[in-house]
Amino acid sequence: MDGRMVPYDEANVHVLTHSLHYGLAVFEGIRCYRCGDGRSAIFRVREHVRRLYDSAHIMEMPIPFAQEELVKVCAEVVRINHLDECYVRPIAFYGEGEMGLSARGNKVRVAVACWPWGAYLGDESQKRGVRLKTSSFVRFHHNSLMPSAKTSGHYINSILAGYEARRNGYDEALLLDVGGYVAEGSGENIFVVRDGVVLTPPLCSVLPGITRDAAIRILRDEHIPVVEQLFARDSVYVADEAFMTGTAAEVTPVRELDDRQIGSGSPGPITRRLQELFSAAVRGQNPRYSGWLYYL
Ligand code: PPE
Repeated sequence: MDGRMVPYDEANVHVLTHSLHYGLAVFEGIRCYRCGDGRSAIFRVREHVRRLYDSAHIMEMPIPFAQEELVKVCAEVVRINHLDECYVRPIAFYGEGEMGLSARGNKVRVAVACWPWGAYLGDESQKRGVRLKTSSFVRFHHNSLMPSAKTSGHYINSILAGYEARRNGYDEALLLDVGGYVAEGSGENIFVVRDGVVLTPPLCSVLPGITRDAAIRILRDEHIPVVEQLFARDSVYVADEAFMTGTAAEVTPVRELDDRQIGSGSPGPITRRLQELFSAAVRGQNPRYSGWLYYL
């Protein structure tokens, strides 16, 4: 925290922490995996740290550390906690001092935490697939808030959508953009497959997911065409397969949207192949993707 290791019980902030009041903080979610050879590696940590700095730049927040320093800190936090598999959470936020929307002088504080985190959408989600519901909450327009920044306040939109979906018995929400096109899940990017072609919404109303990027790369390496284009909810209804990607969710098959079964109703061949290849990549079992791993 702010450049030094702090025990859990002392990693506290004041109630007048500016970001707590106004939601202006930027953060990341990164996974560390135990690899086949027993070592642990953080998946694409440099890309995550770069996105953190991109988010901060978009939000005009100067982070008082170098990117490479923060990369090393992520690894150090995992090491010091003796975790071989975990989730890593860097966050940059405005500390206490002045209040009010116009305050600009507050110190930018930076913390990195980690904890063990299992399957994001439930234990069976990766095997069976999840059930989605189109949300009544719309993904915010990029002239209101900027979805490419991973900003704390943005997640209010996701949280409300997630509450609604789960309260009604679904596993996750699917948010549409202001134009009514499919955008993303509350914490995942989405893909559909039809006739061997994979579609995913373009980067505009969605977070530029690092797992999304990994999935595109892996699929193209398998000579499976991936097209970034807008599509509406009915393209999901009639898809042969659908899946979501995210650091927390990894590659999670989607088996239903709005009570319509997708394809056979169980994870399809392209989804299962991607799951296998992704799982091998993050665990250092495919040399092609070794550049994605930062060994502890
Ligand atoms: N869209 C959103 C809105 C999102 O929050 C995430 C990550 C993604 C797409 C996928 O991005 P990436 O992780 O870079 O592939 N969501 C985080 C949510 C975790 C949480 O609940 O907190 C994550 O997966 O870490």
